[in-house]
Amino acid sequence: MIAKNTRVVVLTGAGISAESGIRTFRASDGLWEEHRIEDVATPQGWRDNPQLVWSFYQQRRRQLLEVEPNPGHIALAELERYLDDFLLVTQNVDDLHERAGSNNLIHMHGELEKLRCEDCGHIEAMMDEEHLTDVFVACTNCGSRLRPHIVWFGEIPLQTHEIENALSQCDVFIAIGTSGHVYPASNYLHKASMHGARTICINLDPPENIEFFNDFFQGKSGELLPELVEQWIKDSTVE
Ligand code: BV8
Ligand code: ZN
Repeated sequence: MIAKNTRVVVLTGAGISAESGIRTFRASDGLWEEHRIEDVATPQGWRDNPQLVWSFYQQRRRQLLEVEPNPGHIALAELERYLDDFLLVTQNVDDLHERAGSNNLIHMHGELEKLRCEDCGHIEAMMDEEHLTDVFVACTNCGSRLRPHIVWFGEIPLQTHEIENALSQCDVFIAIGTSGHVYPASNYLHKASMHGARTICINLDPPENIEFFNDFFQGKSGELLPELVEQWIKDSTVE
């Protein structure tokens, strides 16, 4: 299924971080339950009530200091080290893939660690104690108030050209821990299969677009991924 020279693109969603203790979006205890999406994850919400949005993100930024990568994140970093051509695209805004050792990584929805200036465009990772309170943080470049470096609904995801370019050339596309609910990430499966890629889904429940996958492994990514990666590496080294 996967040899050393197989070109692989992986797309992850909130499900891969669930076993690290980070809540997913659409589970019953999902993040959005306490807040309407429009109030905390849209530019309009930020304009209408910046303090509410800032506190929502500060709470999630502080949580980053308490969580660790799980075996699913670690298995993906091992797969990357083994393969010649690997790209990890994540919808997640946590830093668990980096901390597990992933390198060729695109955060298409932004990163919790980083803050962005709406005036001068300065982007900086700011995770010291004084950057994690409910008080706004000033831009170190121009002094303006910083916003979360997060792609909200209605905003354009990051590095979409780079992602679509990789999808048009990959041999295998693997979607892990995503409900297939949010566009354009939900469309990446079709872009990959349109170019003849084999499509694999690893998920706790069947996602919305399940019928378009060639293979579906149902279960927790923290349990399935280490076994699958070990099997793929073993199978391809005996050939
Ligand atoms: C754009 C940052 C144009 C915020 C996020 C009507 C119809 C269709 C589309 C639209 C529409 N109206 C508007 C749109 C577009 C909109 C959209 O898709 N809306 C949805 C709600 C319908 N999209 C946008 O606005 C995007 N921008 O379209 O711009 C454009 C497009 C292309 C090119 C140029 C321009 C911007 C979307 C970005 C929004 N920001 N995140 C933040 O994080 O605070 S999205 C947010 O949802 C997170 O990033 C999250 O990752 C993402 C998707 O959710 P999932 O990751 O899938 O998480 P979820 O909880 O849904 O599912 C978890 C899954 O894991 C489940 O299936 C579960 O079974 C599984 N699981 C759980 N535990 C485990 C597990 N699996 C394995 N192991 C486990 N242990
Ligand atoms: Zn600035």
